[in-house]
Amino acid sequence: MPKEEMLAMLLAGGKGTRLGVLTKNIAKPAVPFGAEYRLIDFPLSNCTNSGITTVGVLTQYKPLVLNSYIGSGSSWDLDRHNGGVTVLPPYVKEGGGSWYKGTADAIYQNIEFIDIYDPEYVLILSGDHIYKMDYAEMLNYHKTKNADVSIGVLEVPWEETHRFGIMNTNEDQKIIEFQEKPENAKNNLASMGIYIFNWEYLRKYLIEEAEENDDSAGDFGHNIIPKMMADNLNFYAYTFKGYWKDVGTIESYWQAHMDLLGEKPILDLQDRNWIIYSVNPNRPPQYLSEDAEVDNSMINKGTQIMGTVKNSVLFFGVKVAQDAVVEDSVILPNTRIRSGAKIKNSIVGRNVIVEKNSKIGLETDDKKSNELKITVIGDDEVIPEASNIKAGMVVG
Ligand code: ADQ
Ligand code: ADP
Repeated sequence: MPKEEMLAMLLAGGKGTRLGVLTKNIAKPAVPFGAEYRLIDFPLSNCTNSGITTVGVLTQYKPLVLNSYIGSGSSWDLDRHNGGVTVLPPYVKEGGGSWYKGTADAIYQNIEFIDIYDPEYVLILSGDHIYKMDYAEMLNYHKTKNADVSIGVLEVPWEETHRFGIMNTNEDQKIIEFQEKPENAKNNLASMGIYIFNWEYLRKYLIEEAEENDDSAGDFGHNIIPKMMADNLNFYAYTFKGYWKDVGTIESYWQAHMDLLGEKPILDLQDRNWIIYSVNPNRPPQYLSEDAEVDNSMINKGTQIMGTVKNSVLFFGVKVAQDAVVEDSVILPNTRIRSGAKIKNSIVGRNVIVEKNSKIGLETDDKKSNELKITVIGDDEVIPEASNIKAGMVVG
């Protein structure tokens, strides 16, 4: 195999429990996003657009849909004789084998795969982030700083700091302190979970951690990064300026969809300079009846709209019958919304049937709180006629 300067390892094996019913049947990176895509389309397309041609995808939890979706990788121009995309589930090796304990353990168990390409640098990515990023720029930064490790960072709202790795940097962007998901953060500069490591060092630390620490969670944020920091390796923060969202929670997943709407959306998918690719099966054109009323929405092919759709994102195969109203919502593939049904501030899963005159997310029992509560309907559910599913409820 020809030597690669940098290859990417994409972590796609987490359980994604916080997305609840949306990840009941599929791995989080396979969750549909943005009318047309799945979450994993974003990091895979970023790799292609950044000139990275070798990508390992680490799968484990509910991998079937994800594996078949990735296929040969041709959709992202990653079907190659050398490199391309390789799906890497845990496998039994000489001397045993085991599930990936955590993110770093997943990389540890694939050292042989990485060694084939003998890279100088390894880029670690997550399968559940929505963003457009040029990793080549980050690599330039890494080289300029003479870093051992570079971490992609941005500022997050203070109330969300407990979800992230939080750090302090000096005026040269050198990271002087790192804490994984602190309860009381002293700063709001967060890790995006995107790392460039000099492979020689990472390799050494992964082996040490696995061989010397039996109780290790095998996690980058909890184990490997703190250990490297303690050994005074050169850590630098690469500040990302664009849009980025970790869509690991229901609220952030819904919000990221709302960020797609508008004539000048916060997250622009029309950008021809940074195409987000997806597997695109043949689907019939969209049909709008004479009664259809559609405002500020993103609606994919294969949909039939006879009712009203406002500020919403509809995936392929969705049908909105006459007098049905969908507002501020995300409707996943092949869901049917029958006449007179009304849906607001909701995420409705795949293959759901919302029977006539049902209400979803319209009313609340908690009149005092004006906090937005997203209602979620899991895949394959049937919502009986004239049901009233209150705001914030989860069905499935
Ligand atoms: P988390 O978002 O909590 O924190 P984590 O659970 O470590 O991330 O998962 C990261 C990625 O790895 C996800 O795509 C997940 O699917 C995958 N993954 C998890 N466990 C895995 C396993 N055992 N095998 C294979 N893949 C696995 C991380 C960092 C924080 C940072 C946030 C940014 O630890 O410091 O702030 O990402 O989102
Ligand atoms: P969440 O959205 O719940 O944070 P993540 O994708 O971050 O979901 O992963 C949740 C947790 O599940 C992580 O701590 C991860 O290490 C763990 N995990 C990942 N894969 C498995 C598995 N196959 N079996 C058990 N736990 C797993």
